[in-house]
Amino acid sequence: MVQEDTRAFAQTLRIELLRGLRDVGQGHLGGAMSVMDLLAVLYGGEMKIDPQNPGWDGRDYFVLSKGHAGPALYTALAVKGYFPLDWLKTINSNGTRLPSHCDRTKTPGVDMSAGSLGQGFSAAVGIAHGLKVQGKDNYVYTVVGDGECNEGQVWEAALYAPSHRLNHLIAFVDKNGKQLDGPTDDVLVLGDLRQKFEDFGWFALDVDGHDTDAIRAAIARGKQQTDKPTMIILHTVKGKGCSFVEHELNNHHARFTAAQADEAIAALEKGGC
Ligand SMILES: Cc1ncc(C[n+]2csc(CCOP(=O)(O)OP(=O)(O)O)c2C)c(N)n1
Repeated sequence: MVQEDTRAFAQTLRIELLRGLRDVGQGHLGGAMSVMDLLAVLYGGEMKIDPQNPGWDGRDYFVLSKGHAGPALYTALAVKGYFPLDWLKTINSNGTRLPSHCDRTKTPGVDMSAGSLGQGFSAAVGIAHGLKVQGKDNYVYTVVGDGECNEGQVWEAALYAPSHRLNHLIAFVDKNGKQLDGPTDDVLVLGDLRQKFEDFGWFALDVDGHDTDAIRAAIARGKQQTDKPTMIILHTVKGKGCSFVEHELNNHHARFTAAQADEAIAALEKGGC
């Protein structure tokens, strides 16, 4: 997909998520919207996938470790045809196959359950190691939140992956600067994440997380690594592109009216972001 198409795809994902949640009236929209451009790159052509056969052995794997952003992933999966778009209207409702946090036993295309922060990243590292031991060349992609980086488990996995030279692991930190209860640095100071991961033995780089070309170029550089995993620090805006979320101070979880959703959809349809 060329840059223009990927941008349009990201807008489509934002719009379809809002259409899905319009009548639900709530959700973790902040952290969902901040990873949409990344998902547009991954599901817009970067990953090897087969929506008709989610368990295909040759696929690349994706683990959304910040599992509360599940609705963003569900939107990408629905738009790609893993399941009908209408399912998005059931997000987090009784009996749904799309719970607010990712559950691999419920949703076609979800490779790993997540929600207890820190665990998904470890699982992604484990999947990448398992594939490497079997001599397979699938890539494993995973996203952790910057707030999630407060978890000790993240740093155990960060030590493990370079130790085992997991060069087919491409990870991202969604560095939107906020977590559940405020700015990340008010909770624990993270410092220079790129430097930290580099010190742990990763190939690491900083990228504008809303520039789809830059994300793709960073992934290409990661794929050139022959003996280390890649960590791409995505500089993002929490709630990006969603008018009633992006500009709110506390925007981890949003409650909203159908009229607000319609207004945000209209702005996105006009090309606003
Ligand atoms: C082990 C664990 N501790 C606490 C929580 C509660 N919790 C849910 S989301 C969240 C903040 C996550 O922030 P971040 O990773 O930056 O996500 P984003 O801002 O991108 O949505 C917290 C603390 C949790 N899900 N798991």
